[in-house]
Amino acid sequence: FMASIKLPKISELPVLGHPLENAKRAAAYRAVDENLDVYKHRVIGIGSGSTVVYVAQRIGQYLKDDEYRDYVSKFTCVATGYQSKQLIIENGLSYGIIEQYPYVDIAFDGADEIDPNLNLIKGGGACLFQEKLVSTSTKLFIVVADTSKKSYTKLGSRWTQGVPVEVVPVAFARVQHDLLKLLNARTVTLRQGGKSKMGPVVTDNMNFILDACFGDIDDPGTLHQKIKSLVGVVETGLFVDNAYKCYLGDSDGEVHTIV
Ligand code: ABF
Repeated sequence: FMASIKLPKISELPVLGHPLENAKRAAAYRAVDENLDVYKHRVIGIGSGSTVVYVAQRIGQYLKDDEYRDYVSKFTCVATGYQSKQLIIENGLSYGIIEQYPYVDIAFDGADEIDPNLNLIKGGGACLFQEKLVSTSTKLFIVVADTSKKSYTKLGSRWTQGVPVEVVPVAFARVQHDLLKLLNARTVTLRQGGKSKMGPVVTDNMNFILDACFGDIDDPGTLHQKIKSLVGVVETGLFVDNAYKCYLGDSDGEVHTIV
């Protein structure tokens, strides 16, 4: 589905201040224009992070366009957390709570690292659980990112902050131990709050995040399963065999895809 020419064309958009923002916007706009079918899709998953902001912005532009308004006004955008709920509202879209929509027609989200097989590390923003809840509830999970997220070899080679693991708070020391001793993680760190907050990060689901560094990850699927089977683990930031397509933008507005 290609946007009609009435929408501002990516090439005609004013250049944004920071080149990275042009990269993110280009990827997100192209991803929406090429995959969102305003006539067919009704329930849309919106992830978190700074790139997906432009996804919501682009969908908001469709809402303002005479040709699409009637259809887009009937969209329900499922938020993957507090940040994306605000993003949906400020772009004039209506949001639905995740509990009401076990299935979505299409979902857009960012990533921290993308390998050549479209496997992802996500969770840098501590929203990985609800992101995975949404990304696995559709056949059309579209990833949008700037080219700095692309790993040309293995996961873990560019995103060196570790695989985010959401854990039940009371079990964090046990999971930390098992990741180090059983799964040979090099380091495992309990993620601490932002500058304003002391103490561990607490997710939207009232859990903690451990960041586990394994170096280059040869088999992300197997690693995900092993981590997931540890007592106390809620979910991992390894999104394996989940993404349908990925749009990578670079700072001069060029976009390439991984399918
Ligand atoms: C979310 O946004 C997270 O899974 C990931 O950590 C983050 C990426 O943020 P950005 O798009 O700002 O790089 O998808």
